[in-house]
Amino acid sequence: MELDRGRFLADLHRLRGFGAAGVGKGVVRPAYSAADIAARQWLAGRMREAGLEARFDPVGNLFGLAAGRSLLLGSHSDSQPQGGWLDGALGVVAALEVARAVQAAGGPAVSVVSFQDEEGRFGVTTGSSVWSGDLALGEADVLVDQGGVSFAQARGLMADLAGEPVDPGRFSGYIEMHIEQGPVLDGAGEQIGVVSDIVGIRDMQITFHGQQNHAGTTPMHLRRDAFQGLAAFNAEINARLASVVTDRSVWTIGHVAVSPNASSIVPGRVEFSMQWRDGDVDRLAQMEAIIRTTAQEIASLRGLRLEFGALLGLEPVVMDGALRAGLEATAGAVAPGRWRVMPSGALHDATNVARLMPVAMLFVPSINGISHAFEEDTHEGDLVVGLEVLARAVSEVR
Ligand code: HGY
Ligand code: MN
Ligand code: MN
Repeated sequence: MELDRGRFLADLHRLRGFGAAGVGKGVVRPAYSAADIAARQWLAGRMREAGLEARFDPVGNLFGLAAGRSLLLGSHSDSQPQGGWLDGALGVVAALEVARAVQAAGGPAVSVVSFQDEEGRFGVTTGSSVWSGDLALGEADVLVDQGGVSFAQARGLMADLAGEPVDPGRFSGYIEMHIEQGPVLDGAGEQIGVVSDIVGIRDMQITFHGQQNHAGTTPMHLRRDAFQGLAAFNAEINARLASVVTDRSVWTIGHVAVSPNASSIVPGRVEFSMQWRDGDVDRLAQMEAIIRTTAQEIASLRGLRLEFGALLGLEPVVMDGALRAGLEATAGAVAPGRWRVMPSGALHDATNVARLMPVAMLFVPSINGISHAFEEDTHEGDLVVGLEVLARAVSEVR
């Protein structure tokens, strides 16, 4: 099969044009934004040009369907509120290039997908969670983003594009190519990571309610300051988690909303996201227990009322042995001595698709290990090597 490397790289740059922002090659293309919907319509056109049937499902997942039974390749094309040009986009555009090349070569059949809201504006990998049956549409519809917009309202913006759901039974397996988003391959000077497993995740909103009051007249010992509750929680949680975590466990307070967020008001309410990830379900549960207990102790010590939001999560997933072996064989042929088997600390749509069919993943390096930031990038040569491994693996595992 003949890959067109120039066409592949040009399409990646064109996709970045939808929502291009910030320094370097940054992108702002959150799920269901105008830039995201325009990018999906452009991708649908590219799919049609490749001889695929372009179909949006009811939540805005975009499929480029080959006739008959096929292998599914892809990722997502929405971005974080501040993201890079390759997170998700690489897997979608690489899939498109492989689909074009196999069409010209007369097979094997390859379909393409760009899942919607992988980056979790509304939940965690929302589009593929719904497609895989893990999240009912009715449950998804009532999820709200940080601005109070519901998933039902957001997907309504794509209602005129939406077609029938896509039957997963038409696909024999799923391969997702992605940037590593971490420092391992770049640090080792390697070009390909074949993924062994994807970590599990838990995500929960926590709120401390205190007493909003005057910042000049309220004595320190009488304050019930919600922000001080968060500060104490954050100072305490690292030490407490140390008893159960490993060097692969991670936890993040990434979103904080202080209310009313004014210099002269003792904060009455702080709402924050608490997210933690690990490859072991028992450890995820131990971390949850410590997080809940720590928050409870701090709330009662400081006279705050505590509220836990719904616990969202995905379980750790192991990649399919046969598909993974195909990727290992091609990685060894295309990048001899410059590839490794490694776990994924980032989440991917592959976690959800694994409920439906065999899945595997491959990584290319991220320069300086940076992602979920405008500075995210990968050397062109590594992008092309990844494309070659993906294309050869498709022939290998057919
Ligand atoms: O957060 C993640 O791991 C993914 O990029 N959504
Ligand atoms: Mn991604
Ligand atoms: Mn991401």
